[in-house]
Amino acid sequence: LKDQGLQDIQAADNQQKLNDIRVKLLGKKGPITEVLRGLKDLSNEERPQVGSFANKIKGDLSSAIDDQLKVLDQKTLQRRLAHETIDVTLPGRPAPVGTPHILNQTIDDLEELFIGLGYEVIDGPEVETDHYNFEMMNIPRNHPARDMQDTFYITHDLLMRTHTSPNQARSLEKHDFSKGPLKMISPGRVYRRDNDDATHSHQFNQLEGLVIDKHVTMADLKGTLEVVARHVFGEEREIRLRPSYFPFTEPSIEVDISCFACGGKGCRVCKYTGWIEVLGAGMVHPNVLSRAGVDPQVYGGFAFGLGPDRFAMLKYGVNDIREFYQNDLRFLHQFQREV
Ligand code: FA5
Repeated sequence: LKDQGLQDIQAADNQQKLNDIRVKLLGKKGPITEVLRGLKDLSNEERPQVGSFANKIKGDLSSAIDDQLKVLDQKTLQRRLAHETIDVTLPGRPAPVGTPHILNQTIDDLEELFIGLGYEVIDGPEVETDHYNFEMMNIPRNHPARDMQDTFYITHDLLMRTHTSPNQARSLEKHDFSKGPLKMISPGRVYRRDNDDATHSHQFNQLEGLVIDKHVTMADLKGTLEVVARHVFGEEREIRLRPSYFPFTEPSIEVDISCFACGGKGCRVCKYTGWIEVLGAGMVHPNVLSRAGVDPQVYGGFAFGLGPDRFAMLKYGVNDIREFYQNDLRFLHQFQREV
C-alpha cells in the first residue's frame, strides 16, 4: 500500500490529482483510517504494533504528499512567472502631454511682467454686484454708459461682471495708503451679451491694472503701456493712443496695436483698419476714488483694462477669437510649452 501510494503521489502532476490521492489514501474512507478504526478489535499485544505501523505509513504518505505539493506549487509559480515576463527592452508608449491653454500662458506672462514691476495680483468674483460693477465705477443706473457693456443679469442686483474694473474699487477700499502706493493687476474672465464674431466673444479675459499714489501722471501711464506692448509684441510693433471715453477715467484713452496679420495694411482681423484695439485706459476719475474712501485731492493715478484674448490673437496670428474656446486639440497643441 505504501509503495503504491508513494508511486501515485510522485505521478500526480497537478494539485487536484494530488488532493484526490490524499482523500483516497488518508481520508475517512481510506485503508489506513480503516486499519486504525479496526485496532479496537485486536488483541492487546497486536494493537500497539499494528497501530504504530499504520501511523508510520500514514506519516510517510502524508509528508510525501506535502513534498509533492511543494514541488507542484513551485512549478505553477514558475509557469506563471514565465508567462508574465516583462520585456524591459520594449520601447515605451509615449504618454500624451498637455500644455497650459494659450490664454493662460498669455496671462501668466503678463503677471510675471507686472510682478517684476512691483505690482500685486488680486482676484475678484465673476458673479459681481451691480454696486461694484457699475455704481462704484461711476456708472449709475440709467447712465447711457451702461449700454457700452451689455450685461448678463442674474437678479436685479447680481450680474456676471462685464469687466475687471470692479476690482479697482475693491482694492481701493482695502488698501492702506499709509503703507505705500497701490499697484495692482487683476486678471480674470468677464461676460458680455456681445454677438460672437472673429474678434468678439460673449466671454473673454481682461487684465485690470491700477496704480494710485500721490504724484502719478499720464506720462507714467504711457510709459507703462509702452513697456507692456514691447514686452509682449516686440520692438517692431507700433502702438497708437486715441482719446476715448470711460465713465471711470478722465481723461480716457484707447490703445491700438498695429495689426499682426497684415502688418498694419488692413485685413479681416483688424476690420481693414490696420489697427486692433487692445486696451482701454485713463486717469482714475475722482468719483471712483472718493466713492472708495480715497481722497482725490491727495491721491490719483491711472488704470487700464487690457484684453489677453486680443493680445494672444495678435501675438500668435490667430485670426478668430472663437478658436480659444472651441477646445480643438489640433489648435491647442500648437502652443506646447514646458511646464
Ligand atoms: C473696459 O472694459 C474697461 N473696463 C477698460 C478700462 C479699464 C478702461 C480701466 C479704463 C480704465 P472695453 O469695453 O473697451 O473697456 O474693454 C477692454 C478690452 O477688452 C478691449 O480693449 C478689448 O481688448 C477687450 N474686449 C472688449 N470686448 C471684447 C469682446 N467681446 N471679446 C474679446 N475682447 C473684448
